[in-house]
Amino acid sequence: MKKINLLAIVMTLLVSHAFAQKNYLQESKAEKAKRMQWWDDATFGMFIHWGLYAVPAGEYNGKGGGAEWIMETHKIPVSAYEKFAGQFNPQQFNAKEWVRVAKDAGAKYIVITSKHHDGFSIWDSKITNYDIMDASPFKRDILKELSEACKAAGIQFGLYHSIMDWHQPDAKSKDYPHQSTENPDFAKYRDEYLKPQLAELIKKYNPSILWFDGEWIPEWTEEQGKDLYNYLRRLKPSLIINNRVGKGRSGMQGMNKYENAAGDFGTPEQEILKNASQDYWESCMTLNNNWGFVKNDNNWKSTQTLVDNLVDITAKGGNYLLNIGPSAEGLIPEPGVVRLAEMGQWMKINSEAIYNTKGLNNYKEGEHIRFTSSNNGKSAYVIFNKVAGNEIKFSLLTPKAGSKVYLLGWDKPLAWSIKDGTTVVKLPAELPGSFAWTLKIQP
Ligand code: FHN
Repeated sequence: MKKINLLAIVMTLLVSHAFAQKNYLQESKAEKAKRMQWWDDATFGMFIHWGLYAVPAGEYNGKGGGAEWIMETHKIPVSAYEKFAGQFNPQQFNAKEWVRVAKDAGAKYIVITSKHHDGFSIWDSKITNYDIMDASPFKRDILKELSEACKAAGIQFGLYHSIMDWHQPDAKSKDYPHQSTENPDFAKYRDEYLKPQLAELIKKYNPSILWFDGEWIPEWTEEQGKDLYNYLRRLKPSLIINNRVGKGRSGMQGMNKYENAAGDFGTPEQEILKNASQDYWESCMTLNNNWGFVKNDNNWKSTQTLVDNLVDITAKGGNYLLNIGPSAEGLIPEPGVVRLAEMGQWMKINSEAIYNTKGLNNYKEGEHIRFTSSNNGKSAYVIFNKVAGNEIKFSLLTPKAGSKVYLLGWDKPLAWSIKDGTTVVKLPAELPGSFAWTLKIQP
């Protein structure tokens, strides 16, 4: 018996050592595809920017501007900004309600700011007292409540984490001199604060996604990003990490500007790729003009625009990460709730053309038709947001001879014909739902 136990212990140690040293940057395309599959199929996520900046809500000393950047925009000294922690007491925060809003909208994952650039931790961190438990009157672990609500609802839980940190003395960047401290030791911040907090987040809340940001500071390098990527994947091999873990992204266009950049997907911000891409990518966008809550920002995108964005992004092979900025009371602004509910009504009818689909190089025809395909290629979807008369015409895809053409949300097959290479489909007089409609064809 003793020999077997000894052998088992040695084998376990060897395997765990192998995992601990594995270079995940050399992962095969097939291994990456397997790990990314759920994310690729999910297509639609909800972004949440929430922290101390919800307290000033876009105004400081009577002047507007800033949202989650208010500390930098108004050059607020750390000691003054810290006072917002004592005012952050979101008694109306209800994690289950936030997750319901996300799930009812059709979102399959949530990414929330564990720590934004201001350095405030909205979880019970043992690494700092500048967190929700020690520095605020709220004293509830927001990430614990939200991660548990996500798990109960079958929604994947992700975290946005800023590399840049305007609160930690050693994190100070020469690009933000007003927060500067004498001789900051960035490596010390990285190794004794940033990485331990990330390890703590993985251990406590088991996120499926880590969404980095604030990587543009000169103190951060691609080499540190690659090292951090491996460090995190060794802690949780299935973790999905964006390309802002390193320095690969090309500005707001978000895709990698060089080969083998660290990170699993590109991150266009407030924009959609101009064309389809076979690379993994996700467009993050706001519902109004700001990421963090701004009390006077009533410039809400229409639900038509939100649905059009989701369809266009899906047809080009990407994911859509749509942001809400909850108030200091812990409430999602009502105009956002309304729009997300309307997106959910649309998804109830049309999600078959969104989830578990792949983009097509010929992803569009004109301005009002987009195409997606089921992963197995057996079905194609023609999504249109404008109808002239009671028919829809397209030529870039052709239904198989003798096959049936269906309208999602309508139970009877539709009459269709081909004239001079153009498919013409007769539509019901009353189309189901609003914003856009989907034909399901066998290509
Ligand atoms: O500076 C941040 C900004 O506050 C926000 O978090 C967006 C959304 O990801 N990213 C950065 C701006 O590019």
